[in-house]
Amino acid sequence: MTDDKSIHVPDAPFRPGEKASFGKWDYAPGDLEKPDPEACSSDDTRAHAEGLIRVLGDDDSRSGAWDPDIDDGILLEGLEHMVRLRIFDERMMKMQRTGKLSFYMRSLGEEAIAIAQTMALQNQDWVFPTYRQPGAQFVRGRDMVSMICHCIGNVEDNVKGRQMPVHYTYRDGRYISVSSPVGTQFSQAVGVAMASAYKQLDEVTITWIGDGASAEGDYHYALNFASVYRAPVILNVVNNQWAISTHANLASGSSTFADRGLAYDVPSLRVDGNDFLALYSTTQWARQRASTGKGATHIEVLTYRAGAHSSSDDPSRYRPSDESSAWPGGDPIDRLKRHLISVGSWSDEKQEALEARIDGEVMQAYKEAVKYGDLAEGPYPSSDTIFTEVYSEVPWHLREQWDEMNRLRGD
Ligand SMILES: Cc1ncc(C[n+]2csc(CCOP(=O)(O)OP(=O)(O)O)c2C)c(N)n1
Ligand SMILES: [Mg+2]
Repeated sequence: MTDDKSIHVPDAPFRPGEKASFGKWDYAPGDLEKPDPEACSSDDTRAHAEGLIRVLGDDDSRSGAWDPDIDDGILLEGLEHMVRLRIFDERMMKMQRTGKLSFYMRSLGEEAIAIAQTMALQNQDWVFPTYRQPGAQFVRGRDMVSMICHCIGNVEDNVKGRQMPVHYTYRDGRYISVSSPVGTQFSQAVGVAMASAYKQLDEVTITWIGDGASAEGDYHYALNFASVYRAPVILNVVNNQWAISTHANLASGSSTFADRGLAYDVPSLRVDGNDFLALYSTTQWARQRASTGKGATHIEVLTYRAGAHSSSDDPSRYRPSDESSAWPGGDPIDRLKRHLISVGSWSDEKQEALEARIDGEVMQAYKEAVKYGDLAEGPYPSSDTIFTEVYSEVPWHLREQWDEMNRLRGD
């Protein structure tokens, strides 16, 4: 018998044609204590990096040390934002399928993440998102018409057609431009947090990176700088099991995504990403650490990407179609809704009325947005925007290209 020296290439747990089964989670609300955020070392969070922080139990009740002290009004606001995002995503996908948008990415199953986490922050805090956190903009008050104009790339697009759809930027909400090269936002966020600390401002920065992108250097540079300079930053890794068709097993050899932060001496938590209350409370805890000079917190947000990666992806090629329904974390909207109903603050009728109202709002916003141009017919931003607003004086080599473009356009 010979030793098997061949390279180890991990595979996904289930492939098309197989039955997905994750079993039930062994983790329950109440499993984990809540350490004092201002006196907590990374070692004190070892159990939190290996377990799972939950508040909403399988019976829809809320309990445990991590139950945040917030009233149902805040939860209802969160529920509304999540419903808005889901309906917005559905409408945008329909637009993509009928040729009115070139490309789209949904947040299906991950709506709670950016919404709960941004709601747990202050308005002066900086948001460095990926394309899977558009929901933060609803929390910060962005108008849907402006979001749709961006996705179309019409004359009212605030980035003037220079970015792909869903690569939003929203200055008033301190929501920094989404970049296509995944991962870049992580180290940029730490840099901004270091600047806030240098200026002694009460500002915290939050950022997210996907499981897949966390295999890149950017993730590690960010953690290292955050650790050394105790930057007031909240570093989230959204482990939604997939990076397009690549399973999370290929992105890290560690037992959880959270525990990698411990090697950098950064307190690290692992949280149920479909549990609005747990997300809210871990983020509040991390913000308190950051704003009292205790430095960064690293959070693995455990969830499941319930939809396709993007409008260009077909997940039936690489995972079983029932995998999403087998996920033990359930659906974030359903879970919060059921909790609110169980405590008497909500009802199925109210939920239906909410969905109908938001559907109307989204439809109205869509009709308004296409007045400024649609993908098929335009009008579009001028192609001059390729050259404008980058340099105060256009360098000669770009001037030459601009002149050439004008000649081709017949200007
Ligand atoms: C640097 C870089 N490499 C590859 C890509 C292509 N790409 C876009 S999204 C993506 C998967 C990212 O997966 P993950 O980080 O898990 O985020 P998720 O989509 O699951 O939210 C890849 C490989 C890219 N945009 N940038
Ligand atoms: Mg992923």
